[in-house]
Order: sequence, then structure tokens, then C-alpha cells
Amino acid sequence: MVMTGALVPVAAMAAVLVVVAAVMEAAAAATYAVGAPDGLWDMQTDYAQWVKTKTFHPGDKITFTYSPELHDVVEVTEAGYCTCSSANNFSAFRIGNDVVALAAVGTRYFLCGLTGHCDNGMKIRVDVVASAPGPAAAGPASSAAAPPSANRWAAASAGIAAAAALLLPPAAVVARPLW
Ligand SMILES: *[C@@H]1O[C@H](CO)[C@@H](O)[C@H](O)[C@H]1NC(C)=O
Ligand SMILES: [Cu+2]
Repeated sequence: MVMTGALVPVAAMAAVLVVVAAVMEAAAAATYAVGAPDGLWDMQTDYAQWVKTKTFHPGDKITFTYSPELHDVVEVTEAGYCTCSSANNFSAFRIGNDVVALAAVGTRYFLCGLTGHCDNGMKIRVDVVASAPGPAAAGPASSAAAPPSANRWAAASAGIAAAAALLLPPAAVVARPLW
């Protein structure tokens, strides 16, 4: 009697929470230590192979971990990447625990600027792709107008609203809006 009445809303709420958790997980940004777990930013890691096991989305971060006496990190153009030249670079890092935010869709190129290291394979190409099908994928990286996190929250909110509308009785939605 009382239990039966209470179980339905509890089950519905549990189902909503499962959907919310799934939406949140899909939107969660990730941080990747370049080269991990078998290496880091070093002369041994095959970075072309390493990136194949990852999918990078706007909002993710990559970290370069290394001894600053042995290496550095220079973000370069595609041409710089191909020729191992850091002459026309975007930025250089030499702390040894350098965090790079992958803010927008596009391709980023990094190499080690120490003599010979890039030629020995110490360079990485990172493709940042859209998180979900949508208008955010259009155009080059520089055209990204809205912060990616805003788009993600909009998508997450839409998913939560859809889940709530499906699972809660209309009266409950009217009486207790979730936001
Ligand atoms: C980065 O480019 C500037 C010129 O824009 C150059 O002076 C500097 O040496 C370059 N840095 C590296 C690490 O090559
Ligand atoms: Cu190096």
C-alpha cells in the first residue's frame, strides 16, 4: 500500500539518475599524460601509435611530463611538424609538467625542440574532434565561438530534460521543475 506507492517514484528517480549519470559521463573532459602508461614525453614512445588509442574532444587536456634538462615542448605548425622545425612556433613549454588545453576542434602539433629529438620521433599530432554530432564541428579551430563547456552543458541539460519528461508524471514536472 504505502510501499507500492513509494516504489514507483523511487524507481523513476533512479532511472533519471542513471540517465543523468550517462549524460554527464559522456560530457566529462579527460586529461591524458602524453605517452602514458608505457612512457611519457621521451625518445622511446611511438606517439603516432599512442594517439591511435585515444579520441580527443574539446575540453580535454594533455600533459607533457619530462625532465626539463632533457626535453622541451614546442607547439608548431603542420609544416613545422613535418620538417621538425620549431622556427615558426606557437608556444614553447619547458617546465616538465606542462598542461595543454585542447579547447577547440582541430589538429595540434607538438615536438621536442632539442637537437635531433624530433627527427628521432619525438613529435606528436593531436586531432581534436567534436564530442557529439552537431554544429560545433563546422569550420577550423579558430572559428569556435562558444566555449565548449557551454555547449556541453546545453547538451547535458537537454538530455536531462528529455529523461525527466519521459520518466516523471506530467504533474510532477509541473509541480517540481528540476531547475
Ligand atoms: C619560436 O619562434 C620564435 C619566433 O617566432 C623564435 O624566436 C624562437 O626561437 C622559437 N622557439 C623555439 C623553441 O624554437
Ligand atoms: Cu627531447
